[in-house]
Amino acid sequence: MSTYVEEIMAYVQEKNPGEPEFHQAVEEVAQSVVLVMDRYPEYRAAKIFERMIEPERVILFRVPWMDDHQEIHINRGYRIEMNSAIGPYKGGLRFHPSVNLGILKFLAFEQVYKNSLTSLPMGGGKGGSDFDPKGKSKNEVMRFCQSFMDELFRHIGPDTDVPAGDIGVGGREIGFMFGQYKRLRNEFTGVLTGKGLNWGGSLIRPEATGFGAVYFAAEMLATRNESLEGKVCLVSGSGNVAQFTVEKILDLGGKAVTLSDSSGYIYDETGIDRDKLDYVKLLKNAQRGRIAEYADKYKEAVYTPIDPAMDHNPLWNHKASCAFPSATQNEINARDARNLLDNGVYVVSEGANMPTEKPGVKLFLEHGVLYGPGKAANAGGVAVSGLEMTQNSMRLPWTRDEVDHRLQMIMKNIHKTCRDVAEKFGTPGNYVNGANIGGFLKVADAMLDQGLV
Ligand code: NDP
Ligand code: 2IT
Repeated sequence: MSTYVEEIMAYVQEKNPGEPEFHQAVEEVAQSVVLVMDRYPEYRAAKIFERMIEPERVILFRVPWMDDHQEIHINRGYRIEMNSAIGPYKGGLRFHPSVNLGILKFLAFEQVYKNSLTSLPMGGGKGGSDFDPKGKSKNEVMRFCQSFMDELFRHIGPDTDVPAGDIGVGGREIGFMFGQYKRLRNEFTGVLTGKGLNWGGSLIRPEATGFGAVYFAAEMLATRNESLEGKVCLVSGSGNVAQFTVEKILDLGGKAVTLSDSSGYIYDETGIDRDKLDYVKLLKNAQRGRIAEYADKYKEAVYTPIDPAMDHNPLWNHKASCAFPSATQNEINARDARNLLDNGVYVVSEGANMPTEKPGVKLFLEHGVLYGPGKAANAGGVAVSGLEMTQNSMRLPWTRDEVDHRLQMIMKNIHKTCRDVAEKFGTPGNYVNGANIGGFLKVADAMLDQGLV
């Protein structure tokens, strides 16, 4: 590790104890950005990176709510406003019991570079709560969302900070939060993205992250004159990103054979076809069921429970060409990465944020895997959020084809930026350096222009 990265990491660890995911995200970017510092010392002199790793603002608040049995619960709410150099803070809200300050800081930090890569004017932020929507009634979720917005509303706005969905936050939750924001402010604005279609949402926003991750994989394959046609794909997760990843894999002639949730995964050697995917959407989005039920319905599929204490995730141990991790952070460790390589996987496009642990990334890079890191490969979601903001400002919606076309162009551009930048900094084909440096430069230049803020 270079002295610069060592110094940065010592500082980050001392200043942010007990936040391993944040350290991990910072170290990965620092290792790329050091290549820039060596060539352009002005960034170092202005302590641009040191400023980037300190959030502009952290908001932490109490979220009290009452369940259906009149019992009171208290959760913790957060919004990390990381960087506003190139636009209003923008990024999702995550509702999951594992949520803590360090996880949201890693996500907000990644978001800054990702949003910059989209070429749209969006800064970076992230928020959420340790609230667990699983097993809660619709009314309980609504009361929680209203209480969450009772505090968050004073910190956000269409030109200030524009939240959206992430794990545990989809169209339903965005609706409840939007309703409460509108009531508190008496304003109908594009303060959240991922809204319903008839109240300001954009076509293709639900599809965008998954579609984008597959478009990115297709771009990477095209560099070797290949396509997704006939390729077997491993997909993890079964939520928003995973569902539309499978849909686009089908559109492009590939075959997805796995899906998972936090309890286990299904392996369907015959492929998840459109009827089965429709069933998964119904099961997960309406019935809020478990992926195990897929194997009850389709006997050709095998369900395997996943024990988080295991030293590997068996989902990554099947013959395939492509992998689309689309569940959560650190879901691919070194052993999983090794299993993927041994099973013939040579394309990894990350729908999730930071799903691969550091030694796994190292293995992918050493073995010449076409490896698209999350901040590039899953940027389609926030990109279409940006397009939703544009449509809200114009008060004019675009057609499905228009938005999808723009999404494809944005993913193509991100891919090109990653390749060009990686090449320019002496690491051709390294999409990690390409994404980190490509995202960094635009934000860093804006920060230089705006003085010491
Ligand atoms: P959803 O809540 O719709 O789905 C999440 C899926 O991942 C579920 O199947 C869930 O299973 C599983 N999962 C969540 N946490 C864990 C865990 N700790 N261990 C194992 N499985 C887990 O979320 P999304 O699909 O929106 O998000 C998935 C990933 O994509 C996240 O990393 C998110 O940050 C990232 N992302 C999302 C974007 C978006 O637009 N939504 C944009 C860019 C990235 P279970 O139901 O059992 O919890
Ligand atoms: O991680 C992400 O990029 C998201 N959860 C989407 C953020 C957004 O503002 O659409």
